Amino acid sequence: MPRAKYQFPSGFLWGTATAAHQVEGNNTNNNWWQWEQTPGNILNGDKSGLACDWWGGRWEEDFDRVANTHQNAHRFSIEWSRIQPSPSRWDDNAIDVYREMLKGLIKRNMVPMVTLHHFTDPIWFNEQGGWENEKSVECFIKFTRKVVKAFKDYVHLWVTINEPNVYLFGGYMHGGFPPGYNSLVRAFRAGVNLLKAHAGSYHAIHKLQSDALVGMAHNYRSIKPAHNWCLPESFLARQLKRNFHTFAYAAQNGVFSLLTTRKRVPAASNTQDFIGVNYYSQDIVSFDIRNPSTLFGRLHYPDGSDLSGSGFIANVPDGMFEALHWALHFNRPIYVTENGVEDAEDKMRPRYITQHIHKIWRAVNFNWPIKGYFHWSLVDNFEWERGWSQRFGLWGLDVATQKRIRRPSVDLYASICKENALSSDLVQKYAPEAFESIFPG
Ligand code: IFM
Repeated sequence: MPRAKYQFPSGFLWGTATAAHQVEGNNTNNNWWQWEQTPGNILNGDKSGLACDWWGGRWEEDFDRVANTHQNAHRFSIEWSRIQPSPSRWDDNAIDVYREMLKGLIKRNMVPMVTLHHFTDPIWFNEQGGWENEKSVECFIKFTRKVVKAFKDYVHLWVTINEPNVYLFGGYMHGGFPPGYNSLVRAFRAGVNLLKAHAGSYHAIHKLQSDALVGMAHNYRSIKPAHNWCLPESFLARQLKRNFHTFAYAAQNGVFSLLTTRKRVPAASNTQDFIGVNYYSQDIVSFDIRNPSTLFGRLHYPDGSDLSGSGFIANVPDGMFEALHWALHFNRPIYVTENGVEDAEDKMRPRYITQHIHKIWRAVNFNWPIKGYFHWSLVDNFEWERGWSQRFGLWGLDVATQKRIRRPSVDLYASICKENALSSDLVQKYAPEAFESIFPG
């Protein structure tokens, strides 16, 4: 058995990522809480409820967990509806809680990465027309200013908007997210405003904090044609990729484009100091005459895929390498802002982690500027329209008792973070079935 160690550069950030609504609990003032109250919106009628009870103070014990397992960074989000519960009111108590959390990370020698928008909007904001209303842009910039003024002494890495593509698709085109629309016209309008809000937020942060690093977290899907020789499939794969990743291009060239519609947003040009990549899986597109509404394309996972429990994620580590290669073209530092798998049994997670980190290491070895990795997630949390049915945590969560359950992947990831490396011994111990793919020979 070959013995080796794939070493990462010193200063590499190793952490986990979370989002306010998914972990805090009792986020009663945002649109997701409202959405959860309507039967049929969330699988099994689940509700976020207490979530992981961070707002009740359990962030402290979870921050201890990450610090004690050698992570040196944490990505979390600030809930807009807490900081600004109504258009004319800022909540100083909420600001104090987030300040304590940030101090809590710094005290534990962890680098914070803070997301300003992670899928949720205040209810009052939606009542004003949400992202379709042009005023949304100024509202978000105001919120940004408030947050940055309050926390700039503690935070250097900012993510303006998490997965704007998923948010737009879910909320305005597919309808599975609030506000539940299925309209290209609405999606385009909201998309332009999201981009303007990102741009405004980017400039506002830099005005208040000149050395801040600001980016977005892009959900990257690797989309391949089922048959390379099939021109319609190749064309579709290219189109889907271009459209799905539209925000990343727009934040570089200042043009928002969706299908055949375009809008110039000059303020958005060059508004990413780093590229955040959220990579989970790969799709294959097949030509299918029965699907005219999706331009005769059908998305599915590669044949014979290594699938997660509910079939939500196919383990395709090559897609991570592809995602990083895509990110490289923006000529900026890169952070893997999310990557992980739902796996309550922790059977697949160890190989998923090791195989994906191996691909990141390969990219690092080409000298690509990859600065950190944030695993999704620290502890099982509320998975949006899939409720509690999917478990992404290194730690499991008993939702009823709030008890955390240490999965084997905790120790695997802790060793990687501690050694700043992926070693053959570790892979042999935790994911022997992945050994040959990582250490061939
Ligand atoms: O839980 C989500 C997260 O909020 C955004 N990216 C994907 C994760 C897993 O579904």
